[in-house]
Amino acid sequence: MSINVQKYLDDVKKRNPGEAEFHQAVEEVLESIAPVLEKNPQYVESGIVERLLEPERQIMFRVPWVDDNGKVQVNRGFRVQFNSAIGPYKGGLRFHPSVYLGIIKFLGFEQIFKNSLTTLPIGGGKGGSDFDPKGKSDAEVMRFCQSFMTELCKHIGADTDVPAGDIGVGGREIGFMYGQYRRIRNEFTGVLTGKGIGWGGSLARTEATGYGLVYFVREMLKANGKSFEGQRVVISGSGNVAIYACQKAQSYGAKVVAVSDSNGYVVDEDGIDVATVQRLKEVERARISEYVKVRPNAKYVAGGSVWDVKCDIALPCSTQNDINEDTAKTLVDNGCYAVGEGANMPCTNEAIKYFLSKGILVGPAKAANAGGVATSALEMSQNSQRLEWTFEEVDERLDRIMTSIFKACDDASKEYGLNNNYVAGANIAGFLKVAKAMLAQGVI
Ligand code: NDP
Ligand code: 2IT
Repeated sequence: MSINVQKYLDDVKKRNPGEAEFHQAVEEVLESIAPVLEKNPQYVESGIVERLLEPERQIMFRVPWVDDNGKVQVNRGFRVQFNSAIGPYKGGLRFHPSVYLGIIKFLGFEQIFKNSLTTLPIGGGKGGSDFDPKGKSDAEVMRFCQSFMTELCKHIGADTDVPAGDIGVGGREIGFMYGQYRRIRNEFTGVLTGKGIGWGGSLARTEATGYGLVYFVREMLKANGKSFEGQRVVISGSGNVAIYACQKAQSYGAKVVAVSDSNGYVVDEDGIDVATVQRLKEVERARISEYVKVRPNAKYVAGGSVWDVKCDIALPCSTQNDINEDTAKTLVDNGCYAVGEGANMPCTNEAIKYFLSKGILVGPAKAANAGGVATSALEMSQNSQRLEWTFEEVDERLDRIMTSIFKACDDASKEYGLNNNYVAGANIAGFLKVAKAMLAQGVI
């Protein structure tokens, strides 16, 4: 059977106009799974692909709130419940001015395959708002979160759909949203993950995405006769994922020389001081430019690209399409040989193709950043059991999960004769579990 990938893609573009990021995410997956569809015509005959490409449910709503000046503000809220074939919808909430339906759909689509790879029973979903928490007071953020949850709470539940954090949504926002959910629904259940310690949160969830990324890359390097020891690492972003990726990479003997935010980047040849970044970002909500005030040997570059800094290993941990083909060329020319995607879709499809054509090791987002959502699923397990596991217990499980995700990507890439193409391997392994479940459950 020959698979017409272009036909599927043309249909997606026609049915979802103007959603460039969603089209991009779909194109990458379709290209990878074409050989699987050729080998398994039952998936094509039962419309698995068409059904996967159409979210089960898309919710958009008004979020009105009152700012500190008494002025009414209106934002738009989203929750896309993409696929629940293997478990309740699970995925983060993003608060960023760039959020629109196309961003939430690309993230929700990716989440289906990522969650499948975790080995845990979670379906794919994503949500968020075009609200910008930057520059808002805590009281404004609270009023926004309460208004957002007043509507969202009608559509979620511990066995239905369990949101969590993403860009612009951390412990503070989860706290405000959880409080409002509990108040309206009059129940204390694990409806959100990333909760605080002492009220249902899991130890190691804060660290999980960054640590998990480094565990995955460690396995990828090991399989190719390499390790983090003594390597120069550059990380984009300086938020949740970037901070804990930096900490774990350093613990393996790497030297992280640069991190960034949306205003610029810092280069510290003595190695990034994680405690300073944590204080600036987690406590003071300051700009990364402040870093050089405490570390005078470091250099701040306003604007520009952190990828101009020479490195062996690149860990993009900020946002989508951070690395395009030109950036990829710069990285390769500067000697970079491995990329671990901490962010969702941080490399364009052209950048990925360029890296693979040059034999660069690429740890794809769906696999490499799955440690966050995997640990969220561990938080759900603890909530259901009404038990709390130790940090070490959660971290050990996370390490085992990331190791098994790497193996799944490696095995799938080998099975299809695509050695070392972990991008295709992740898509194939993630797809197969969901496709089998959908086939077994009939046309729904
Ligand atoms: P945070 O909000 O904690 O940090 C985001 C970081 O990325 C900040 O440094 C931010 O800079 C930077 N950034 C965001 N948008 C842009 C932009 N448009 N241009 C340049 N820099 C930008 O988010 P997280 O660390 O949680 O998320 C980072 C990435 O990891 C995202 O792609 C997210 O989807 C992904 N991810 C997160 C998981 C999690 O558990 N948190 C799990 C899996 C993936 P500034 O402050 O200046 O905006
Ligand atoms: O992209 C992601 O996997 C996340 N933002 C984490 C989702 C979650 O449910 O923990």
